[in-house]
Amino acid sequence: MFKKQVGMITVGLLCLMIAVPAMAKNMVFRSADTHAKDYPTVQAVMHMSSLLEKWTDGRMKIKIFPGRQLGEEKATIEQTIAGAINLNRVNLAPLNSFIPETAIPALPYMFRSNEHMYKVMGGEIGREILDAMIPHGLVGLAFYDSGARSFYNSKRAIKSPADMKGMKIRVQNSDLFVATMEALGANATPMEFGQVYEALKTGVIDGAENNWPSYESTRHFEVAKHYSLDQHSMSPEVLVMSKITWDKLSKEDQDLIRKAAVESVQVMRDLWNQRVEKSKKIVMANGNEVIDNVDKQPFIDAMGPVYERFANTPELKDLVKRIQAVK
Ligand code: GTR
Repeated sequence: MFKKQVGMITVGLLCLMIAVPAMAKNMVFRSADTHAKDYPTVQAVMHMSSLLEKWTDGRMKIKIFPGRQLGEEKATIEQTIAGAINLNRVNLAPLNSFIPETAIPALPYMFRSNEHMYKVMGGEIGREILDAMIPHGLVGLAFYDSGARSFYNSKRAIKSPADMKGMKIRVQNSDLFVATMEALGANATPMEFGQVYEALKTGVIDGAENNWPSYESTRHFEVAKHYSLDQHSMSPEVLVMSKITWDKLSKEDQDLIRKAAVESVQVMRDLWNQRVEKSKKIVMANGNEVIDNVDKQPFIDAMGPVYERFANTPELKDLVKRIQAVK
């Protein structure tokens, strides 16, 4: 009789523990970002944290480590997969090598416009790409803006691929970006973001490529004064959660996190648009040469081999076609 009662109490306690796995304790998610605190991506995740705090009476919040405090992007991605970092805001490019679906939106000239990109990444195709991260240990929560990436360098104005011949151009850790530079006749140098300023300054590289806010926030514009708006990639930013962290959460908490991430997207977009304008002003005031009438056609024409190499399965080819078909 006594034994039976103890047994029932034990079972009861176990059920209670299983029913309320995460609800009871406070959760502070560690979140990484390569950018400084005032950058739109960091601000958007801060907004997400305030939403979570409000909705859960402080039970869930995010502690953000901006400015590479937790390491360069590649290392933080590894730590996120391992569960040591809970949340991470990165670009799609460093995911390209191990999640093939992420290479498709990063392909050169994949999108016709911002509107095209918003529609694709905010819709069913975007959802599929976020879900494709799950088997690799990451839960994709939302895409953030990253505008268009363009070339800048310390040597000369780039107006056509011929001007890039032999130039040493820094790229992210992505085979896709290496292949893109090679297709344009440049020498690709993969390098972490935090090393680019010094490398430009000392002439280890001739140039790099990025959007307006990154060109400005990193002060690369001070050491690479020719900025050619060829807009070769619109590879978006993505906010991911470690699958290890995700699996420990209740369904209700997972839903709140998804909801907060989605709500942070519009905040990010407004901050992004403001930052683009601010960055343009700062760069122009510095007297940089901005080439905004680049004829994109020769750049587009050179991309055939890149598409062939990275859209290399029937599914990925189909993904390219479906993106192109979005009106
Ligand atoms: C920025 C992006 C960063 C990082 C960086 C880079 O535009 O926001 O996440 O990918 O580019 O070039 O390394």
